[in-house]
Amino acid sequence: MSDLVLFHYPMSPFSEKIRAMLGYANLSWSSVIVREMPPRPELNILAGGYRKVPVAQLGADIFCDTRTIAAEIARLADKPELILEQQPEDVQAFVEAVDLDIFMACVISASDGRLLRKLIRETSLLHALRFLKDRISMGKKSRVKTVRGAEAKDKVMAHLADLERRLDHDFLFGTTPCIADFSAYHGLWFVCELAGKPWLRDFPKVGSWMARMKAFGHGNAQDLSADEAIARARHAEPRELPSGGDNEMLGTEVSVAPTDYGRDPVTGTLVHAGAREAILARNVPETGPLHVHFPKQGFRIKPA
Ligand SMILES: N[C@@H](CCC(=O)N[C@@H](CS)C(=O)NCC(=O)O)C(=O)O
Repeated sequence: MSDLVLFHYPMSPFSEKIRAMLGYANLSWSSVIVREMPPRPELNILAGGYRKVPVAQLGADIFCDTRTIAAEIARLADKPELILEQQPEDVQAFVEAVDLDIFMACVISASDGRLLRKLIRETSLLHALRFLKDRISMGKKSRVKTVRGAEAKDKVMAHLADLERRLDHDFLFGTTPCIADFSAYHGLWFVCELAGKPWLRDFPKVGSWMARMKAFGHGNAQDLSADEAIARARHAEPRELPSGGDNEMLGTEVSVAPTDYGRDPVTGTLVHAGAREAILARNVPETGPLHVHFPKQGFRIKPA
């Protein structure tokens, strides 16, 4: 069993991206289910108020954003194809587009009354209304320009046509999967699996590729309570820092926040700023010292 703990919730597409990678990597992992919206006290303790999900944990090291989590899965399972920065530029550009613009278009175009009724059935009317209020407020504070309604659906259909053209092999960039497959999968998982849209009808190669991605499964997950995860952090030391990297703010108190949406900052001491990631040291009463990892791209570091 790997020591990887994933904090996630079932209907989160970015969590599905990681669950599918864990299936592909054939890893055993521990699963902590968190709420679909704040407050998330366990993540406040471990990730210092980082707003987004999923988050992963290995002992006293906490990983924010699917890019840093993917790099850890790559390391644990010897799957370098899951490390974004090791991919050619065209793959990196594809991932950037599908993880933001296309993902937003998928969520906006597929979120309708039917999906809301499903959420009400699976939770409660009050929960669904709170969820909507939370996402509207998050949208208002977002820095991402999004398309609406019919335009969003047009964007998704154009994306499906693009994937259909690309799929000469079993996977998007060749005969074996890489991080791009998982990034393209999770938005369409939301559209087809969660919202039940029949939009793959005219795209048979995309349909077969989705089936291949789904067949990876989720690896072997064991439930873990948030308290047990916090205890694991308390009984561990942060691992040795990577070598290299430089930043004039090293050793000082900084805040780190995503630049797109869910821009709640995390504060701590900047202990590493490399080409790929930044690491903050935080010390909280519940766990003692923690290292919180963020990808460099898409995050802003400022003096606290
Ligand atoms: N760039 C982030 C995006 C993560 C993301 O947007 N996650 C969604 C859930 S799928 C989220 O956090 N939504 C707000 C929330 O759950 O509070 C990543 O790669 O992890």
